[in-house]
Amino acid sequence: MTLNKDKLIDIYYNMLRIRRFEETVKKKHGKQIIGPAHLYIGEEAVATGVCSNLLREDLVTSTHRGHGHTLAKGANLRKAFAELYGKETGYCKGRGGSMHLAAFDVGMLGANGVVGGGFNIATGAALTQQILNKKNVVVCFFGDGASNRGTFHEAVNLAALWNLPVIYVCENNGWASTTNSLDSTAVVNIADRARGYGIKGITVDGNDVFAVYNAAQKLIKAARNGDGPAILEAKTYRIEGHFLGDPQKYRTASEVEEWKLNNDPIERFLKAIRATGEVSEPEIENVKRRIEDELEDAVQFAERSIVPTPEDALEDVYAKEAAR
Ligand SMILES: Cc1ncc(C[n+]2csc(CCOP(=O)(O)OP(=O)(O)O)c2C)c(N)n1
Repeated sequence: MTLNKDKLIDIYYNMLRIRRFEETVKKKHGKQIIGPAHLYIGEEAVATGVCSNLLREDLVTSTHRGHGHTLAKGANLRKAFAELYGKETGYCKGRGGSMHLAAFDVGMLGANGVVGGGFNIATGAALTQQILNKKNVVVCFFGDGASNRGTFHEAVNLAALWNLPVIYVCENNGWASTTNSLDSTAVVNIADRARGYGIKGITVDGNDVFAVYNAAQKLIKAARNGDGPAILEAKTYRIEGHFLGDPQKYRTASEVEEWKLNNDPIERFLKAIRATGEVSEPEIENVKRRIEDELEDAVQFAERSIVPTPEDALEDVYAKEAAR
């Protein structure tokens, strides 16, 4: 399937925007940004390839590694940075930080500190769409480690039984924290587990944004048309440590280097579009410049925003009773 030039530029913009956002987070972490942060560098083709097929009204649930999902769904960079800075102008008024980033205005229902915490939220959201007769689709991003939790099996079973419009997207990056997936997971392809629930399962190269885009398009279209849930597994790799500050004793530097040098999803995308000449060099440079401008503006916005007061911590804990 061929994509038109605007779509190619859009895909490049989204992947690079995530990468540059996170490189900036890495630079600021421990200074202006505090609290745990799990980077998505190396996995950008997954969120981008999937979310490029979604409408604004569609919904996604995320993981502890949520920056990529949030930005690919179209989140505002200013509000995202301000959230990580713990500022009042952030998406969650600075109360969530990296691991609880949510952007309801673009249908991002939240990152989650609980591994596997998104399965039932996504499945419930899909049930809501069905009950309300809406055409929206829900995407549930999760890791290979999370696929071994009971919540995965409970959620997929019900979604299959009720024919819900939800796509479970497994980001199989080969590691769950310090554990290699071969030491914890009984199947090589997690999408094969779809067969146990009578639904479709597809495994793709998650560092090939075209492969992710095409598979996601097929499954999302089917779910929107009432054909029910599916599992899409994207094989990818986490270039950074599990969290910022991870000593990474469980893997070799050469393993990381190999992925970085030969399988970077953004470099692979650039190589592909340069080979066909579909996007010109000035157009590529223009995307880079746009992102740098957007980043600079967002960082400045976060830096000059105010910090919530200790009393503010009690705000928004309970829903306020609507005026009668
Ligand atoms: C219920 C639960 N168990 C354990 C943890 C600790 N923990 C945080 S991230 C992680 C690994 C998750 O691996 P995976 O689902 O593959 O996602 P990845 O980090 O590779 O993106 C673990 C075990 C947790 N946060 N929640």
